[in-house]
Amino acid sequence: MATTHTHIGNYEFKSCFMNAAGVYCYDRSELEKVINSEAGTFVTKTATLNKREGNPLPRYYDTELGSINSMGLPNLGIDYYLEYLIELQETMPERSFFLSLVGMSPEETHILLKKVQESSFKGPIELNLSCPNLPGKPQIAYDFETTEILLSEIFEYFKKPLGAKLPPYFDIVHFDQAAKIFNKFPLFFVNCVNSIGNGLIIKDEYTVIKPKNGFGGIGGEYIKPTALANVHAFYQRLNSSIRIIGTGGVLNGKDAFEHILCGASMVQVGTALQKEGPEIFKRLNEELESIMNEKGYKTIEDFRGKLKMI
Ligand code: ERO
Repeated sequence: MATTHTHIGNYEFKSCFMNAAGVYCYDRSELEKVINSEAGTFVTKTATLNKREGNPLPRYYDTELGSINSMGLPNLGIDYYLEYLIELQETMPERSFFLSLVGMSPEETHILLKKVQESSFKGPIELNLSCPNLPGKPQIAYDFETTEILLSEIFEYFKKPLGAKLPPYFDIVHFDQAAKIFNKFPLFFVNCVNSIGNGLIIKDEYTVIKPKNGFGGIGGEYIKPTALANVHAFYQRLNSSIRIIGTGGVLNGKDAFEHILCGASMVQVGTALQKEGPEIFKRLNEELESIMNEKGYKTIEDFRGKLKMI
């Protein structure tokens, strides 16, 4: 019988599925629902130093093929998530959970990471280099110079397992340039991809979300081909010690199978989780296991990264 069990470094997960940051992860009550589902782990909402209300409502909208959001980083502040994660380390020592964070400036990012470094938190950390929805602030990882400077400053003091959440790239030269930078650092993983930034969805002549004149991050079915291309491009280019989390357009077991074929060790679910709720993880595990059983694969390592070229 196939299993969707996976690992990233020494962290073991009973399933390769988890939420994508931003969905079912704002507070303890949402995170508990993911813990009690068939997901392998969770990641928190990206935390900033202080609590944030985020952008004006409406700021999230579902469509037939996906979603658009311009949440604007609403979160309860780093101390809230760190405290909960440290509590879970005591109550569920056999499990590991991810903390997502980013500062509103490089200085704030350093304050956050130093806080994490000095804390007793032992889990993996996802640095969000790709928020598309902060008015006036570009997505960090689209600026290669800033990204390289930030990572070199961080790794001077940060010794815990740190990964980066990346925006989608759309050009082969950008895959090459980004991978060259990430390979210079002891990154624990990269997560491909965040939402496709600054899309526009229209209904009855109106924008569907209020912030930024209707512009927002696109998720769901629309983005699977872009997500798969990013997972595979980085799988081919990154040092093998840098694991890949695949995110984007995962609605069923086949979508997850494809992410893993492209090189993902773990698969995150955003829009489909928002639409269906945490019960989705049971269905996703069953669908992926059934594909693996049909093909004779016992573990995800049997086919991870083994995309065939015609
Ligand atoms: O607006 C947000 O809070 C947000 N939405 C996304 O699609 N991706 C993000 O990374 C993000 C905020 C960090």
